[in-house]
Amino acid sequence: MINDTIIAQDNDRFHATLKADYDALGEHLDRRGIDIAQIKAKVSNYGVAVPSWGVGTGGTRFARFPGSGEPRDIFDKLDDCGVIQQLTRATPSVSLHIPWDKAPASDLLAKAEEVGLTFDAMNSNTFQDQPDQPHSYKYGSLSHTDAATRQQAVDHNIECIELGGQLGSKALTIWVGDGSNFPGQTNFTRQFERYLDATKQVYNALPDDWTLLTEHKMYEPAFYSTVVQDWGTNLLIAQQTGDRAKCLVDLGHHAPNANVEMIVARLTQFGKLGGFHFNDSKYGDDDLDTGSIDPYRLFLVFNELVEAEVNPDFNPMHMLDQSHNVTDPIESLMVSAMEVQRAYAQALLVDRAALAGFQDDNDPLMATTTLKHGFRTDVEPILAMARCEARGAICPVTAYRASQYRAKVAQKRPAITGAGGGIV
Ligand SMILES: [Mn+2]
Repeated sequence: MINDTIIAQDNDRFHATLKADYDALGEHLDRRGIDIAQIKAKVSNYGVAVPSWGVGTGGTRFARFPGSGEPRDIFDKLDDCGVIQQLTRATPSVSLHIPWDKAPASDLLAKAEEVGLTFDAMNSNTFQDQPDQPHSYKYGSLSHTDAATRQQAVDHNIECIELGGQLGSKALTIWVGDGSNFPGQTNFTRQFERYLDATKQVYNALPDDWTLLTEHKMYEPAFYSTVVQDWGTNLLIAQQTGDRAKCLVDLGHHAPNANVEMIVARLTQFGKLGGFHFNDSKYGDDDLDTGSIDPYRLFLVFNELVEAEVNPDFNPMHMLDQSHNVTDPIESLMVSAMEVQRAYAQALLVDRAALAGFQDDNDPLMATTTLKHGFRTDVEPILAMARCEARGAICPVTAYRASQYRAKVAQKRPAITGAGGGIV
């Protein structure tokens, strides 16, 4: 963790200007009939989970270029996640990936408590073979033609639920790479029937207060067809499986130009939006930093989420899911968490009564201008003040660099060479 004195010293450099900017924004919002303190309170209570796999350098299918001081195991990863939370106060939980993060529950709980974190959704892995497993996932997992392979995948998911239960997690996320690379390779219907049957077995092992999240992805690693390829199939899975089965939307897992915010609205309308993986993309499932390419789309997604907040039962899980190839992963995750918070704050500023009026009056220009007014507002002083009041850093990146955390951990974490990466 980072010494609080370093954070305080860094904050001292920014505090006077932050107060001036916050007060000025407060006056501006007051003229719009918005109480800045209420927005700040909502931002303070907002959290997005960090993926344990995000704190190591990712990679592409071509290469991986490790940085110095990379985490060696889940305990190093939890240290890094603790730093992200310490500085941003926006990432109170971690999403684990099994078996990558497998460890005794008591050790994981002790470490999480030490660094001030809790555990978010568990993630299973049946898209690669583990050294000791008897059956290969080369031709699929939950949808494999072989019953013993499907059972192995089901058992692995149940193992994830059991570990998560000891950690206080309340959800399991399933993403499978199952699909095909050649027309004719699989029978679409029989393959999906096998998937549904296996997924129901996993669902039946869920504790009563858990949610099953299934994640769709259009293609990759299968390039001709994918079993859970889009939100339509994902919705069918959730409807067929049970009340506590819901859809997870990864922002990068759609066809180019897909209207993701509309998918969010549809799933929300029918109570099947379970969670998010936030990231950004330009061409495909690029796993770029959230808000780095299209912050307006992120805002439009949050506009739908804020619209749905009036329903007290609406509580989807929010996670980052990114791969960092050219930046320090801690810096990318901090900036991304703040981008998610920013989109949330901007969406809170939208005058919803006015927007509804323009919609009903068929005034498209004023409707879209009203919506964009929220997006155009610089809410940085709200985010920074919320961090500062929670003993985080006004500017997490400068505080992090001042701490020399990476150089310090590099002294005890040996350099990693080679090693496969990959985007999930
Ligand atoms: Mn994802």
